[in-house]
Amino acid sequence: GHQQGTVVFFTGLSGSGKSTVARALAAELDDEGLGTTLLDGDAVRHHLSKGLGFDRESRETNVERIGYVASLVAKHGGIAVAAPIAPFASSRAEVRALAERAGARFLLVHISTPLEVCEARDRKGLYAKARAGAIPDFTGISSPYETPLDADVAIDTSQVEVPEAVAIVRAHLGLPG
Ligand code: GGZ
Repeated sequence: GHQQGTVVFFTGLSGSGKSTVARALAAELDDEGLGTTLLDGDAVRHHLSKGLGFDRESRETNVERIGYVASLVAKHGGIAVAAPIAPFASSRAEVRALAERAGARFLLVHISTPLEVCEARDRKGLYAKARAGAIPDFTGISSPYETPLDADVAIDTSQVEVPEAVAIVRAHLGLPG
């Protein structure tokens, strides 16, 4: 067969920096010839999960779809990098189980940047809108984020710059920096 596949699954709040770290990691790994598939949050919501909202059931469906595709990628020796908010522990556990059933290695990376920091950054103005009641079910404001108790690594991007965050994940994958 081929090399063992890997699923690197980022979870964290909106504005935590998870997409930035995930993109940088995926680009590096792909440049190194390690066939890497990025399941980018925006692209997933636009294609795979088009039409889904942000109620609990929709989020569970979204995250399970990502996990399924990631497990298919990893089943054939690839590296899948995904970065949804994935606020529910049960969905994250399901993704881990799917990956492991596919014979893949699974790494859960919690981008643990505090809510206060994400909200202060408010890069897209979504927190302000959520506080004003204009976005219902907004994670951290009016919808829960269940902090992972089973993360393989936690990285706070208010303490660690992007290149160092990438290096930390690489080290957990056993890849030289
Ligand atoms: C959270 C929302 C919401 C609500 C729109 N709650 O910072 P962003 O904009 O670019 O990333 C967020 C993204 C979250 O989608 P995910 O597919 O990652 O979520 S989940 O894993 O829970 O399914 C945010 C935007 O969508 N967004 N409405 N109500 N984030």
